[in-house]
Amino acid sequence: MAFELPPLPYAEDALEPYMGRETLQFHYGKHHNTYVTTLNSLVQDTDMAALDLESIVKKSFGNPDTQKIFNNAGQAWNHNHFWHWMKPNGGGAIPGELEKKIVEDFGSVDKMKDEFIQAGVGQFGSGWCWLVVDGGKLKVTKTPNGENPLAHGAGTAILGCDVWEHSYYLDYRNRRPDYLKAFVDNLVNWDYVAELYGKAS
Ligand code: MN3
Repeated sequence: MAFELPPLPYAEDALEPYMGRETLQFHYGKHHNTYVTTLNSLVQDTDMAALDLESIVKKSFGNPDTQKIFNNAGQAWNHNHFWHWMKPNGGGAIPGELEKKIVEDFGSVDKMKDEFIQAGVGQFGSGWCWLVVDGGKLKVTKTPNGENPLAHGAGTAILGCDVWEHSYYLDYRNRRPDYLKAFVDNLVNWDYVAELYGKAS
């Protein structure tokens, strides 16, 4: 069964001024769509065609023969979540249980946010930074290109931020730290993060 581009959970201009309409038009409408359509054409008539997306991500990772499939499956999975990790008027209060766990594992919410931003700033070139639940603890990690914690078997991602240039260059030019700060302060949908935390723990 072919994969489909999931609907964007808000209008293309809903994240302004922190993420502009043109960014969403290209990032969702072009980049994400291309990952999905390319993945479909690559797995067609292979033994992966019957698998769900998570299974393809895990099965295709780390094998040069399936690198192209992985790149597109990883990015399809990452972006399926990415749009839900943001919302209009995001940021703000973190639901109680999750906030408690953040303070327990990082010392404070601000320390977690700083670590998350530094992971994104420190990712050389394209990639993602993550907040994961791993072995009962919250951790911040980063991965290059289309890789993710699912592929690495390194915990369950409950928040991720795309630090490919296509995610911020129209709005922030080369200022990746400003983009990451706006992401954590004004875009994150903490209710969705808390929902994933609940499922993961
Ligand atoms: Mn992207």
